[in-house]
Amino acid sequence: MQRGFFITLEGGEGAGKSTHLAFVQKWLQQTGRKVVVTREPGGTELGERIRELLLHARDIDISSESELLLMFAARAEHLNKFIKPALEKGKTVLCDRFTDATYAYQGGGRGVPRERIALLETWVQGDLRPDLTLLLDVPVEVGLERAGNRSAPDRFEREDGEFFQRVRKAYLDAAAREPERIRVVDAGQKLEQVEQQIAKILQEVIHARK
Ligand code: T5A
Repeated sequence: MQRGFFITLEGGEGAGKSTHLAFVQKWLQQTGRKVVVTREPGGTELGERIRELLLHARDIDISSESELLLMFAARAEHLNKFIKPALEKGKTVLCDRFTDATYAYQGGGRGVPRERIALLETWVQGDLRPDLTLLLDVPVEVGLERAGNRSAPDRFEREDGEFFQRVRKAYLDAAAREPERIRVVDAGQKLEQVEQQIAKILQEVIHARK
């Protein structure tokens, strides 16, 4: 059986990942695929507990290194218990954030050296990488305003604008390095226009994979 298709959605705060995840899921299901949706950090019982710590711990100071290791601890669990088994069954896995977020937030945002992240990536993932990454790109101010309108800020959302400029730059640099896999979507446009861009990319990529 052919391994399932592994798709990730990435972008800064409030870029519209959760909003467009449902659109992507529906689009893929209409092509007859079995699609499972998940997220990082999270996706397993342990992963969700780590997520809670990383996003909402107010009373402990978490160093950049510990943050990085916790992200990969959650990821190791997620890969072994959820992502790999689903891919092996031929399912399409649609994941809200994955390792590109680590390069963007812990690398770009916090300044952890890329090589250190790459080491963990290889250790935890082997050669498994997403087949397609939709990078929803939006100016930092727009994303933060959208996210802020919706809920109280989490541990990351309390960072300043410069942190998020570095995150955005790290994402765009990654897309420039890997244009085949990481496809940039202008997420500053109206919802329908963002959906049209996503549908066009999915059409192209699915067609090429046949
Ligand atoms: N993290 C994660 C790391 O630091 N390292 C890692 O390795 C990983 C995996 C996770 C946090 O963890 C960090 C990054 C994150 O800070 P999260 O909840 O997954 O947190 O990510 P957030 O970015 O915080 O998620 P948000 O829900 O805030 O953003 P979304 O999902 O991108 O945005 P969404 O879809 O909820 O949209 C926000 C609002 O904007 C509106 C929506 O309706 C919604 O109200 N909207 C639009 N409005 C107008 N026009 C459009 N085109 C719109 N698109 C969305």
